[in-house]
Amino acid sequence: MIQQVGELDSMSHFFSPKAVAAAMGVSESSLKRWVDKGLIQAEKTGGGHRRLQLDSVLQFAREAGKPITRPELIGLPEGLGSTALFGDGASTEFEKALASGDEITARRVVLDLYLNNTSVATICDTIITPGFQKIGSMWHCGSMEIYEERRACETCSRVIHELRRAVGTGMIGGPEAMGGTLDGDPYTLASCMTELVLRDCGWRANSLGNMLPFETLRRALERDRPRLMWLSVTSIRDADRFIASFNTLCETATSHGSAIVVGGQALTADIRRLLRYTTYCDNFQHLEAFGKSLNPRN
Ligand code: B12
Repeated sequence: MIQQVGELDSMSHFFSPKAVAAAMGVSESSLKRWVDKGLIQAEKTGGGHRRLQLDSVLQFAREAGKPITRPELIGLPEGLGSTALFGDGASTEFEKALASGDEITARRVVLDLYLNNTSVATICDTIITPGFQKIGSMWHCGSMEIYEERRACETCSRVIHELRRAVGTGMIGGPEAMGGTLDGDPYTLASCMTELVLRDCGWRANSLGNMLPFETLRRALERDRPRLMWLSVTSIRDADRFIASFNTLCETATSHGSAIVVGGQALTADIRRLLRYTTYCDNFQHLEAFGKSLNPRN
């Protein structure tokens, strides 16, 4: 499918058919045929040359099972394809990379899984979250320094950024979602992952960041009217105030037709009993199922 410049997000990354063909180890004419069949999205430059979107190329490679043999030609890390994808290989490698701040390995493991057609939700639940559980317990029992834990968070943020480049900005015309963490909650990773999981299911999802006052989220619902707002809750300062403000926010969402989706370690069964929301998810695979059910075009 060939689109005009301007319809595509300016943050997407574009490559020539020649570079993509070389990266995939196929002829340029095969590649152009796939573009003409609409299997890979492209735009045309003023001079009439095709430019291919990285996320669309990777989506095609994922679904068609085509390996990227020269990843460096399209700005991806070298060494892709060398992760042991079965058994505990990938999670052990990722966990060690997080603990030592080895960003190159962490990126490679996650991108290999993604290109092997593992959903973003599954990568987050089975590789990234367990990696942080391990980091948390090492920190708790004193076998990890604070700087090492913070380095793991920074490393992971950069890996998520890389994955975002691969996933793209979501389906054109897909439903809108936004969300983040609430006032007093400094945790960033789960909300960034929520954004990616929803984008992977075709949603136009945007993370609003962390420490958001309830009042500003209420305004976001009124002004932007997203189909879905997510809230990731890892830390609650004052439970009574939290519950009251949360339920007011949910009333606003209901009156504007927005779903409220929540998850996070602080939402214990006792707290959840007192909250109103559309759905609670224990993990990202639950979110993926919910997100797909509300976006059946996927
Ligand atoms: C990284 C981290 C931090 C970082 C966060 C930095 C950042 N940029 O995000 C910082 C340094 C801020 C931090 C601070 C603290 N931390 Co801390 N932290 C962690 C750690 C290691 C990882 C958390 C994380 O992001 N995990 C990755 C996410 C994806 O996993 P998750 O939250 O479990 O999410 C899963 C589900 O809950 C769900 N989910 C979550 N959100 C959402 C949202 C939606 C919409 C959906 C669908 C699903 C979903 O999906 C995931 C499943 O795959 C955990 C260890 C652990 N076991 O979690 C400790 C941990 C949470 N921290 C802990 C503590 C004690 C603290 C501090 C009090 C330390 C201190 N003395 O200062 C402070 C408190 C800060 C505060 N104001 O609340 C304890 C909490 C114990 C408790 N239950 O009370 C833990 C468990 C460590 C431990 N073993 O003791 N921490």
